[in-house]
Amino acid sequence: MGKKVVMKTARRAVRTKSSGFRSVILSLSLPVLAAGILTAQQGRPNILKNASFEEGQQGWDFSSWNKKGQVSVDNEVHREGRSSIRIENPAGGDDSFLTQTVPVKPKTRYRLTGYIMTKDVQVKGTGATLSLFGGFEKTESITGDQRWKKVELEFETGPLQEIKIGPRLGHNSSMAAGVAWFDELELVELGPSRDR
Ligand SMILES: [Ca+2]
Repeated sequence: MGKKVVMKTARRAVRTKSSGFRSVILSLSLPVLAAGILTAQQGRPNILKNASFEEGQQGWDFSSWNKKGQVSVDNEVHREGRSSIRIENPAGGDDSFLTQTVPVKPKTRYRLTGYIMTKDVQVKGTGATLSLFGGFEKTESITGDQRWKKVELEFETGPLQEIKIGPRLGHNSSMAAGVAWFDELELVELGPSRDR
C-alpha cells in the first residue's frame, strides 16, 4: 500500500469523525469526549489521537537524547480530563521528545496548540515546547515554574506527507532539566499553503 492510499484512508477517517459530530455528542461517553475530538478549534477536527493522554501513552513514542529523561502518565495533574503526560529530565539535563506520527497533506498549513506546565525547568536554551521532529519549528519555550499555559505553532508541510510532532523538554544542543506536563493538544488543518 502506497503512501497516497494511506493518506486517503486517514482523510476518510477524519471526515467520518467530523460528519458524525452530532451523533458522537449524543451517544458517546465521557472518556471519548475528553479525548479532544469535540474540542477542535472552530469545528475543525483534531488530527491527533489520544491528544489529552486519557489513554496513557497510546499512540505516542518516547525518546531522550542521553537516555536519562523519563516519561509517565500523571493522573494527579491535568488540564483536561483526568490525566496529562509528564516528562522529567534529571540534573544535567536531556532532550526528551514524545512524538506522534501523523499523516498530513503536502503544501498545507496546520496549527498545533496545547498546554504546558513546568516545575523548576533549568536550561540555557529551549525548555518545554511542542515541537516538530527533524527541524527547529516549535512553540514558545516554557522554563522555570509555570502554571498551565497555552502555546501555539503554525507551520506548513512543504513536500511532507507525514510528520512527527509532540511534547518536548529540551532541544537540539539544549539539555533541559526539570519537570514539564503537557495536556489538551490539538492539531488542525488550516488550508493550502500561502505560497503554493
Ligand atoms: Ca488530559
